[in-house]
Formats: sequence, structure tokens, C-alpha cells
Amino acid sequence: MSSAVLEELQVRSRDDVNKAIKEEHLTGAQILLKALEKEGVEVIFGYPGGANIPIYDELYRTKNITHILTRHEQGAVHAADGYARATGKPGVCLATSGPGATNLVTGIANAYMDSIPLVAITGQVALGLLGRDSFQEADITGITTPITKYSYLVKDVRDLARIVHEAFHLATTGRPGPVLIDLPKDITVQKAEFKYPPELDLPGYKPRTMINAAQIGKAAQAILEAKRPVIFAGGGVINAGASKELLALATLTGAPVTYSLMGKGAFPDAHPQCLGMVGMHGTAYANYAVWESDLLIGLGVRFDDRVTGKLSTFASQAKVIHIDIDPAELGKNVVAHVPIAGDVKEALSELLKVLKAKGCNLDLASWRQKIDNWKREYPLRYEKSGNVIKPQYVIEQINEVTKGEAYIVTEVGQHQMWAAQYYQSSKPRTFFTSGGLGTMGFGLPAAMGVQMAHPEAVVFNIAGDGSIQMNSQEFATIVHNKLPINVAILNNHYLGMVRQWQELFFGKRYSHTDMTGQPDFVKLAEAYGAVGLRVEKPEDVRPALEEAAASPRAYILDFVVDESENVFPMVPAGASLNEMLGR
Ligand SMILES: Cc1ncc(C[n+]2csc(CCOP(=O)(O)OP(=O)(O)O)c2C)c(N)n1
Repeated sequence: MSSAVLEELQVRSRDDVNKAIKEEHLTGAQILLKALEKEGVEVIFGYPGGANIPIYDELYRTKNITHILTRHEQGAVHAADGYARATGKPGVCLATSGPGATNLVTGIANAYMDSIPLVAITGQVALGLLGRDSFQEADITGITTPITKYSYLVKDVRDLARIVHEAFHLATTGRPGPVLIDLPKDITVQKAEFKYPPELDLPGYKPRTMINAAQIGKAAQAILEAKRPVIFAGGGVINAGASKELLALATLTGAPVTYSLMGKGAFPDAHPQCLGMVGMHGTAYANYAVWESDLLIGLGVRFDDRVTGKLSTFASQAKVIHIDIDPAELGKNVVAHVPIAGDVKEALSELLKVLKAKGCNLDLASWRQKIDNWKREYPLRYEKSGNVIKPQYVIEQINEVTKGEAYIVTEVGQHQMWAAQYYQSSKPRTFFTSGGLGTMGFGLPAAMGVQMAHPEAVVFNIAGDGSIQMNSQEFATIVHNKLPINVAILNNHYLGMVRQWQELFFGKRYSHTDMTGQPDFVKLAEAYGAVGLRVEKPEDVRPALEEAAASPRAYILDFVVDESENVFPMVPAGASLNEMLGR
């Protein structure tokens, strides 16, 4: 062998060795995806762009994670949110820098307000371009700081694995919520050794609170002394998986149970002790019960103004027990006589033990009698009409056709409130709605996340003709991915909820709420490859719903409903719970 050939071989093998050494090191994009796999991520909803191309290039090779290409980043973040609500696992979305990142903002705020675990990953311009108004640069960590549990900007590829690990921990522990990871483009191509830290070192973050036994004792005592107790369940019960304990508390005490919009599903609507939703569009009997209660047991609730109405008169005769994972919630809006910081499930288990030990034997006969009278006197009702479809009737029919077994997602407006009032939920994590932020356009993409989580389930998105247009581009994603989502548009040709306020409080001056100029929703469905049906007569409602629910295709059902129908009862903003209109 000539010396020249020998030399060449040596050089080649040296290169090979160097290459092998380098290959133990992964690029930022590879580290990201490996870390996501370690966190058990199965699906990412996202949209590519310049700053996250290296991540997409890696996704091209990845087999273990499904990526759903939405048609808008807002669709991606709501879909991840819907997936999280349906599974209890964090949803993951991915966007590019600048406009991609800012398109996530509404969805991140939405998840934050409803305490939904979410990890949002954004591309960012390269570190050296930061702060120079570079092409597609936006300070997304700055923008999202007030609406996330934490916003990370990754400045060193060696930190990336740890940051991903921390992000999932933060999103899912304590009060769940969104976390953002902003990933500069150069970090995604730089290499580092992949080390996944087994332990997390977050000294300032202590989400677990020991349940205070003395407070549990006080709560038990207050319950034993109560004559007119009401249990008030919120989204925290669902997040904590505490529905069983809630049912046990209701059974043991015999107390009636009401819930917030976010708490729908935590307690079965068909249960005789269930009062339905409380607050602005709650049932009259729930509002009266809270108004007259002498003990309010708030579980995983934040006493939102849509619940309390005028704060100074809210449950003013009641002692308040307030259990919440987030200590900052205790006493924030409503004074808690017995505040208990901690996981609702754990706290309820402790409370049940103490109550049983003390021999809980409440006599609530006259209280229950009073409530039953209210139920009889002020049921939810609407005027039935022979030839016009009433929106409430459509919801009742969805309930009947699906036997209350469907996964219901809503948009925001009157239809949302009717869904909360008239759909009978029996299980947690089956009713999904934008509670805190009230985001029109949430429902359709969230339904994608829900259907991805439960491919076999019947999913209905109950929509208004206004809301459905806010993210209707996602019909393309739905059809492309063969998701058999059913959209029931309660088409009143108005931004109905705003029209209702204009009618009741603004002298019927219907300023810019007439939705004339809508698309033909049947043709829209067809344009996207879905099935569209227009339904104009009450007798056609049920067959259309049956057809849609049984079909493996996506449906858009355009129910032409009574334009003038309003949501009642209604506690006007800032009024007391007993000052209901239309009860
Ligand atoms: C993104 C967004 N913009 C504006 C609003 C204010 N808003 C609340 S309800 C509503 C009307 C919704 O109309 P539609 O979707 O047709 O439902 P309807 O009330 O008629 O059932 C509007 C505009 C909102 N909640 N979200």
C-alpha cells in the first residue's frame, strides 16, 4: 500500500471518529424533540416558518410524534388546549417567530384564564439578531409573561433539555397553566450532549401545599352546623380529578351542588341534588340557593364576576369554605371564613374522613324542600314554537340524540350559555368551553384537539354564526385529518349575545351586530370537503343531528333559529344574584 493511500485512510478514519464523537451531541431541534418524547408528547399542533424550519426538519424524521398542521397558529394553540382539556395531559403547540408567535397569544391567554396545561414553543430570530427589530422578531417572552406561568428564552443549547423538563413540570403541577419556550434559530442547529435531568431544581416553586388539618376540622365543623349549605364546584374539581370526592361529599351531606361554567361535568346534571350553573346565566334555583345559603363550600373556584354579580351582596348570609390549589385565590374576590390551600381531591378526602368520623347527619329537609319549590317554580324554560327552530331545542335534541354521551365544545355567545343550560353533562372532561377569556373562535380548533384525544367519540362544536367565522379555516385541517367533527351552528344572523345586551341595556340600538353578509355555510362545508346541511324546520332538527352523529365525516349543520331569542335567566352585570331578569 502506498504511503499516500495509507495517509488518506488514516485521515478518513480520524474524520469518522470525530464525526462519531460529534454525533453523540444532538442539535437543539433534536434535543427538543427527544425531550418532548420523554415527556410523553404524542401530538403537536403547529405551523412552520423561517425561525422553526430546523425543528420541522427534525419532525420530518420523527416517527413517535404526530404533527397536525393547522391553518392558523390560533387554531394550533386552541387545538392543543382542547387536547389538554380532554386528556388532562399538557397540550403542545409550535409556531414560528414574530407573527407566528403573536398569533398564539389569544390562545395562551385563554389557557391561562382557564388553568389549562399547555406548552407553547415558538421559533425566535438568532440570538445575535435579537433586539435589532430583525425580520419577524417579536418579544414573545415579554408579551406572554403576564399570561403564562413562565416564559423561557433559551440562550444556550445546553439548557434546552432542562428547560423543556421544567416547562412540563410547571405547566402541570400546582394550578395548571401555559408555559412558553422561545427558541432562537441558532440554538436549534447548535449541538450539545443530550442530558435529561432526572431531578428538577426549582427552589422558588413550591406548588404542593400540605393540607392544614386544623382548617379541615373547622370546615367539617362549619358543615355540621349548616342549615342551608350549598356546594359550589369549579374547574379546579375537574383539574384535580376530584369528581368522585365531590359526589361523596354531596351524598354524605345531602347538600345541593351548583357549578361554574368551568365546573360543568364535575357533577352529573341529572343528579337530584344538582342545581346546574350559578351566576349571570345560571338557573334561578342555583342563584336563589346561593343567595340564601348559610354555608357556601367553594371547590376549585375563583369567584369570577360572572358568578358573583355584585360582590358585596354575594352569598352575604353565608360562611365560606374555599378550597383551592392556588393560595392566591383564597380571599381574592370573596372573603373565605375557612380558607384551605391545597389540591381539591386531597382536601376533600381529608374532609370526608373527618366528617365520617364525626358522624355527619345533617337535617336538610326544609332546605331541600325550599330548593325543590324553586326548581318547580322557576325551571329553565323557553317558549316552544311550531314553525321556527328555537336554539334551546337544538341543544335539547343534541342531548337526546347523543344520550348525553357526546363531547361538547362551544364557541362564545348565547349558544354557549344555552349549551351550558340545556346540555346534560354526566362526566368530567366532556364539556369544553372558553370560560375565563370568553374567546370566540375557540370551539372549532379545540374540537380538533378533543377529537384527536378521543378518535371514537362523537364531538359536537356548538357555535354561533359569528364565532364560527373566527377560525373557520380549520375546517381544512379537520377534513384533511378525517376528524368526524360535527358543527351545530345556531344561526340567528346576529352577534346574538351582544344584540341581547343592546336590546336590554342600550335601547335596542343594534349597532353593528347584524351579521348580514354571512357565507352560505352549506357551500362553505362543501368547499372544504365536509357535509353541509341547512335545517329550517323544527321537525328536521333531529334527523339532521342523527345523520351527523352517525357519520364518519365532518358535518356543518346550519340551524336557522329564532333571531330574537334571548338567554334567560340573566343577572345584569353588577346586579345581585336575586335580581334576575326573565326567571
Ligand atoms: C374574540 C372575541 N371578540 C369579541 C367578543 C365579544 N362577544 C361576545 S359574545 C359575541 C357574539 C357572539 O355571536 P355568535 O357567535 O353569533 O353567537 P350568538 O351569541 O349569536 O349565539 C361577541 C361579539 C368575544 N367574546 N370574543
